[in-house]
Amino acid sequence: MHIVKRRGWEIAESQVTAEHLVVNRRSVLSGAAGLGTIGLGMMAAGGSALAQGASPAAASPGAVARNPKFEAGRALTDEKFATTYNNYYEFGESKNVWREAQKLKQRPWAIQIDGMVKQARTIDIDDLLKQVQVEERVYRHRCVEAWAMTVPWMGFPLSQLVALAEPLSAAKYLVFETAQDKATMKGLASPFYSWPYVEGLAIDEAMNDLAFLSTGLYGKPLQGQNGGPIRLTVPWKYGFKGAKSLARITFTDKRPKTFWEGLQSREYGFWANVNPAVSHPRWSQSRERLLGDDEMVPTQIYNGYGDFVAGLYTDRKSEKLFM
Ligand SMILES: Nc1nc2c(c(=O)[nH]1)N[C@H]1C(S)=C(S)[C@@H](COP(=O)(O)O)O[C@H]1N2
Ligand SMILES: [Mo]
Repeated sequence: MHIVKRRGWEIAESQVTAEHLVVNRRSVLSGAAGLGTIGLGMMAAGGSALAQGASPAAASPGAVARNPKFEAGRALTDEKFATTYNNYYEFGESKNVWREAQKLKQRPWAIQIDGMVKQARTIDIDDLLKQVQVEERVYRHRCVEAWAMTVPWMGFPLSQLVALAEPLSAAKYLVFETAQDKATMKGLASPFYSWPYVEGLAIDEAMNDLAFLSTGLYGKPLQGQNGGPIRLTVPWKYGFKGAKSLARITFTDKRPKTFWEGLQSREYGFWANVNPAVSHPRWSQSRERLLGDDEMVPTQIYNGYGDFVAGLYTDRKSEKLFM
């Protein structure tokens, strides 16, 4: 296919839809069909004062404080782009799934915590939120398709959940599983994919300061399209690692086969750390397109978070760390 030869920033808006063009040509078609409605969607979503960069703490008293440790280094993406241009294959293969994804019922919501833990259990999201310290962090997000955004997440460090889970010392990995709601997630009917969406982290990655469970965005509860009520956010890795709408977190001593790895292991690996020097078979990763003004900017190793995470990989040099 001719598209295969293009580099990331040359791919037309209508074609960047597919994480996996080679596997599934239908993505190209659905992406093209969706394009016409993206603009409308953005208008319907409207803007907000928070999207302009005002901190929620300033906007509404009692809101959570922004952690100053994580500097964005570039302007916040306008909220309307982050909430109307999404990847969420359970709801379809186009970027324009936000209306459908908003139908996901977020309460009641339970998260199963199991595997190699002291005591397996199911915890209600609101009970969980009472046991953690919620804060706001502005993170850069980098999709492997070479688009990027900069957004304020609300949530809590993943290490706090690990502490609550009390993993056994033999546990080496965390497995994250997305909910499967057949009533709203039309994509689950597609035979191309093996659901549920599964992602994973090594336990030392999960304990890293940057690893975050997001429950809000722009000072509001996380909407379905962004992975509400709770999603993984690991900004030094490509966006597909950030599994949405989590239903289950399992501790294990075996590295899981992730959703995209299972589909196309040549293109998507377990570690998936951002690196401008390691091209994806179909996309150069040297630059990225900022949602909003479509400005092209250079991509940074570990998405610019090397000071936090590079040490995780010094003893893993023999692994495919960047794909
Ligand atoms: N369950 C699930 N999680 C997912 C995806 C998905 O299709 N399903 N897409 C991933 C990809 S490729 C990206 S780039 C981010 C996009 O998150 P956003 O839509 O909030 O920007 O979600 C990730 N998490
Ligand atoms: Mo992505």
